[in-house]
Amino acid sequence: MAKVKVMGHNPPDTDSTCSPIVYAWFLQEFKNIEAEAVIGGEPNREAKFVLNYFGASMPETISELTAEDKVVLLDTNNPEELISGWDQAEIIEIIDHHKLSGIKTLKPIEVTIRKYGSVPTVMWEVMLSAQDNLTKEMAGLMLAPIISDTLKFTSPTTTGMDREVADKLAGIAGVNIDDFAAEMFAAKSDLTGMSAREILLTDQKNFEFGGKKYKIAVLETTDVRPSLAMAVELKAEAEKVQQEESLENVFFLIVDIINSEAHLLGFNPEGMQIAEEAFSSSFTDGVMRLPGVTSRKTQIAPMLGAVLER
Ligand SMILES: [Mn+2]
Repeated sequence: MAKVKVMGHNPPDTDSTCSPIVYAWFLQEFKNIEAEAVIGGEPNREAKFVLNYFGASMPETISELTAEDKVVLLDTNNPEELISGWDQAEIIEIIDHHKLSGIKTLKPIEVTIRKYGSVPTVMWEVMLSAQDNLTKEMAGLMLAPIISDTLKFTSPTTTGMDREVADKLAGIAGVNIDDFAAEMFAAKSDLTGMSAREILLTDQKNFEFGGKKYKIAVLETTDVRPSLAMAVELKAEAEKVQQEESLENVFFLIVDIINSEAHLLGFNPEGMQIAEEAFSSSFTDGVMRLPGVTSRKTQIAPMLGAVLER
């Protein structure tokens, strides 16, 4: 029988790359279920750094799911973020920390969605029987997404449980959280050789507001200057992507991890007006500075959505 495929959202970030590896291991070792982690696209630089750091192999890339596939979804329950064929496959379980987004299934399935900062914090509670048996590698692959998603516990999405679980995992993995986080964020912030398009689409999600489709892309970085300097190229790429994907608009925010603030780039008058209303703020030289804003999930998408759903 084919192995159960464990996968996250596309494009894959650190959570959607690492958590499936751990959960596939858990299913094999503790549930006797043949499973493998897969990804639907190329992981970002931070995720690659983490795999390398813990000596984990890159999950196999697949471009399509079929009716033959049994799938565990991690870090998403949003059809917009899944590879094609997801609706043919049999989804058998979902573990997530995002809002409900409308997947329907034919049969009852296991669903564990908790309002934690990252999927491994949810998995920690699901994987009770494995807590005392985590290898260094698996603990590290669970720690990294918590650090990444919570921006080392500074994002408003962070919970006490994220900190508690991260501390335990760091102990097992033999990792100093501050040092490791600094290395992860440096890898994430390295834009060397990346085109404006790659920078724009590294971390992007589509949303439907008021019956229309919008893209909200973010770039998390320890140094906002190189990407801010590319505003003109980024705007040109955003216009192309808007056309290609028939989007109503594209929003792009450069998130400063160090100072916990976002810089929203103004690409067009419509988008800028929406942003001004959503955040009760204004643009200076084409950029809106949003102190304290780091989370697309809780601080950016809901604010834009509130204006666009009116
Ligand atoms: Mn996540």
